[in-house]
Amino acid sequence: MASNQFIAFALVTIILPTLAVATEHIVGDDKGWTVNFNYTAWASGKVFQVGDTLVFNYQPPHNLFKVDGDGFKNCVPSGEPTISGHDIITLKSPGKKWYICGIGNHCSELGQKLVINVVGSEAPAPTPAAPATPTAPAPPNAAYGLAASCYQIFVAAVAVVAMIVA
Ligand SMILES: *[C@@H]1O[C@H](CO)[C@@H](O)[C@H](O)[C@H]1NC(C)=O
Ligand SMILES: [Cu+2]
Repeated sequence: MASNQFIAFALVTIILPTLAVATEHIVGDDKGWTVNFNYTAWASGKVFQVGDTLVFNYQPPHNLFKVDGDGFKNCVPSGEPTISGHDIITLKSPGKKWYICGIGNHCSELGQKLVINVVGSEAPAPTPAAPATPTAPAPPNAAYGLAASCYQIFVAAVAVVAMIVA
């Protein structure tokens, strides 16, 4: 029945864009988190948005400290490092984020340091797309995104029930 197909089409066009918002960034790509790699060059041209994730892949003895701007500039670790070797970091707020390796001269001389600028997802609004292409302006912030997701899941549930009943 045509109206059911329309509902299914509407669900796909509403829900898929929401699920597709987050991007996973593999830091250093296949080189991972290591020495003698230019993370400034790696990060340039990439867009980091709230809700995206960074994945740091590395072997011991490397580790990962999230630091502030001074810690980055002077290569001074603070707080506790993550050491899993496959650290997945969700970017929760806009602004600059700084990461260094705390081992020896890895940060100070061997380039194992990363700074990124996270943008709120309202910044670069994609051009409005035709319904057939599942791209849509991202929600203005994470809280809105969550609310929107809940709303869309609710709408989907109602529509599925409607289809079963019909
Ligand atoms: C890393 O890359 C950036 C941007 O491409 C460049 O400006 C910088 O000089 C490079 N750093 C090193 C240590 O090569
Ligand atoms: Cu290191």
